Amino acid sequence: MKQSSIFTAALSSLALLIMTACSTTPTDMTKANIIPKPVSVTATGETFSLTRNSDIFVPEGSVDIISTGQFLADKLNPSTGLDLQVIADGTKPGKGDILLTLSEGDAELGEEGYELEVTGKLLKITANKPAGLFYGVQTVRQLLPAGVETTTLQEGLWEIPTGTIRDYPDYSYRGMMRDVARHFFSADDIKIFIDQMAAYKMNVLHLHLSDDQGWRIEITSWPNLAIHGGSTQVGGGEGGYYTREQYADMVKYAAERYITIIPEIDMPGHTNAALASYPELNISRKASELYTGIKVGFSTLDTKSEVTYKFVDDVFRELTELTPGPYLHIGGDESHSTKLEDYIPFVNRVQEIVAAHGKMVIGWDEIALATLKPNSVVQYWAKAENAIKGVQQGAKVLMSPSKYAYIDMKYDSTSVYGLNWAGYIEVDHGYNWDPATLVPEIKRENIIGIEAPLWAETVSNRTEAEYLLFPRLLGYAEIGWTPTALRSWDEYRVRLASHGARLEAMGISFYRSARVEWDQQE
Ligand code: IFG
Repeated sequence: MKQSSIFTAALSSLALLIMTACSTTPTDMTKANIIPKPVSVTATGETFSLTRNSDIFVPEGSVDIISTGQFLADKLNPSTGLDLQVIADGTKPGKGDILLTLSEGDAELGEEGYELEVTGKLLKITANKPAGLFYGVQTVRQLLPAGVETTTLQEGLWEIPTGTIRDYPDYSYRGMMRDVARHFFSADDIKIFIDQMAAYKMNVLHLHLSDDQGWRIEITSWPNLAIHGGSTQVGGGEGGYYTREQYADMVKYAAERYITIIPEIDMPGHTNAALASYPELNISRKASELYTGIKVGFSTLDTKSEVTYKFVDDVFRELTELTPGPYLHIGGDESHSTKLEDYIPFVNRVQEIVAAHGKMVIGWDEIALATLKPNSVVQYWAKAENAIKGVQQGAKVLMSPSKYAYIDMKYDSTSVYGLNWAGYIEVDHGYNWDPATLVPEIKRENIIGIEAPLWAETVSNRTEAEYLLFPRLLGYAEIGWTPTALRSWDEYRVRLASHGARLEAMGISFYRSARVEWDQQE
């Protein structure tokens, strides 16, 4: 080694020493601010380092594990510059490598759980199913500094404290809803949101595809629904819709992140966009005008016309072709212009149509006024007595109580966007509730999970939507994943504070609630 390069090498190792000394080398895994909070964390007090020699090892030939390994590499390489490769040729991992592997059967972990074991030599994620490995990967991201979430090269050491995390979700349905009918959001915007949800282990995206103000999915047998019904939105803007290909692409993108898409076609109310597109769907047999306001409850399909049921059958047939998931959402809310004696047989018949296409029904809690199929799900939003009727009929309940989970509600009276009819939902209020005890007659075993709906009357682009979605989404992710016994606002708010830098690094324009002492930039 030349004289000068000895000097250079000495200088750079001194710099590294200084940097290491002053940067807090992480050695205590129990201090990691993971959201959702894992079921158990055991620290072993050392440090694992990712270096240029690190790679990601996955079992030979397992396609979905290879894609999870590639997902991790794609998240880490731009910011760390470590050029991690996915190795799937059966060679063994060495020091500083990551290993994703399926276990022989760790019953406690279930379908979505994982074990993350970090030593000074190896970072290993084990799970019964590929979904668990994907969730372990999300935890690995959060064990690294916030800078790892940027897409530009960051200086620094990429160190992870050693220890073991055993983790698995409380509820199997951990969802968000996006209303793309009031204001249209592009497929690209929705894919960005899918990625954001995946980082917090959420696994269902309910898309509210139709309403009074817009029809947002191409239906080839009824083309005017999208062409005319999708041509505007609240406020009169140009609206839009997803072609079948764009919708299929969102479904695929979501599935790669273990997120199931549930499409909703709201009916018999909230149907003005369809009524404006086809005269024959109207009781008057005259097409309604397109609507760009935010009133609700004024529209109804003609529940007595056979054309209506052909429409419903065609729409759900075409959606079934594009929906690998088990559910179709039939809406059913605020049908104030449909007589109850007409609403009930309509919902009963729509349930039969959905079943005939091999899918199960989810509907807003009013559907419990009809005769529910036992595998139907009642989405509790407004009336507990409806949800309780659902329980009495053997249906499961999806908890979306408007007073706690409607994140189109303002944080407080100063909020720039949002509504306030269900009350204000500051970050602590949105976190401080337990789905299993909120309504005494709705027991833990009746509940399939939780979902936070973002209705889009007052937001029309990604920045505005993120103002209402974040940071509250992180709380719903934790409510769906972490056992209530492990949750408390005082402890959560400290972890949440450290996620400000992560949300920033992910390019999310979140609301800096004063209820959280956001960490200074790392
Ligand atoms: N209720 C309506 C939504 C939306 C919402 C806004 C349901 C099930 C009020 N129905 O919530 O369409 O307008 O907060």
